[in-house]
Amino acid sequence: MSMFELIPKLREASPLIHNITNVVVTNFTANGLYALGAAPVMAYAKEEVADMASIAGAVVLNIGTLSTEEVEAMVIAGKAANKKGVPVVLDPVGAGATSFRTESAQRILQEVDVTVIRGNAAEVASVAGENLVVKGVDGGAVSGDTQELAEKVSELFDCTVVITGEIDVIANEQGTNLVRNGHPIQTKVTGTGCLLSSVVGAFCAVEEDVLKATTVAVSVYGVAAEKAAQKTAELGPGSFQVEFLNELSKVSEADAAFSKVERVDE
Ligand code: ATP
Ligand code: TZP
Ligand code: MG
Ligand code: MG
Repeated sequence: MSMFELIPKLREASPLIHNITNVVVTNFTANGLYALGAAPVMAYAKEEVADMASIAGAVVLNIGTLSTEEVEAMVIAGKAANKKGVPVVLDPVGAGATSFRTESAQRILQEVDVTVIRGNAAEVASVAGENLVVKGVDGGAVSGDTQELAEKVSELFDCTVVITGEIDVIANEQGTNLVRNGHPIQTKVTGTGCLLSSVVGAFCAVEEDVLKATTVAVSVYGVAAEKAAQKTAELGPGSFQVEFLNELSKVSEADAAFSKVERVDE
């Protein structure tokens, strides 16, 4: 039995994923979660986010088009999730680009017990701020530095950290995994990172081992992207985006054959 056994488990449970996300990727995120077999909901009002988070399988907080009100709603949702033991994923979109983004991500991390941080290397380094000295940040190919960054940020915030790029790094106190799935065309379609953060939430909703849930999420997602890229090689990013949703709906346990996961901490 491979780790991809979590795919039928997810489809069977069809967990409700409460997303507070950005206006760019809202529709793509909902469709991607549906395609995979989860049940998405977007709910933003301060008056309702605690109720919604409490009944969700996971809560995903994405600061892509944040406002002060929305960040407050994220904190309320995150705290409600914490009370019920519901996993919380933070996607610190654009952290480091403006101080409002960096400070908002840091505020969420201070007030909410975040289960997984998922971002690119620059975003993850920014949320750690001055608390962290790393030798450098390379969002392209995984360097020793990116692995070190993931491990240090995981320790700093006592959570699981996923840094994506050509090679994805997943680190928590249990260990560190590298995932070599995915395709460069993913960088040409907006929302591929944001949807991944929500997919991470969906797998965390059905698997308590966060390192396993997160690693499977990243690998399954990358395998679906590879298949979609192959099918639309002559076409382009528009066709890739549509085919990627199709492949997320078709990905199965048998696709474990295409999974490229390496454990690097032992
Ligand atoms: P960024 O803003 O830096 O693009 P993001 O939030 O969009 O960040 P990515 O790092 O692009 O997130 O990751 C989204 C998905 O795309 C992940 O599944 C990752 O593995 C994949 N990916 C990104 N770059 C590449 C690449 N060069 N080759 C293969 N897969 C990639
Ligand atoms: N601007 C603000 S949020 C956003 C853009 C373009 C979407 C970012 O999506 P992703 O998944 O990080 O590429
Ligand atoms: Mg990207
Ligand atoms: Mg992103």
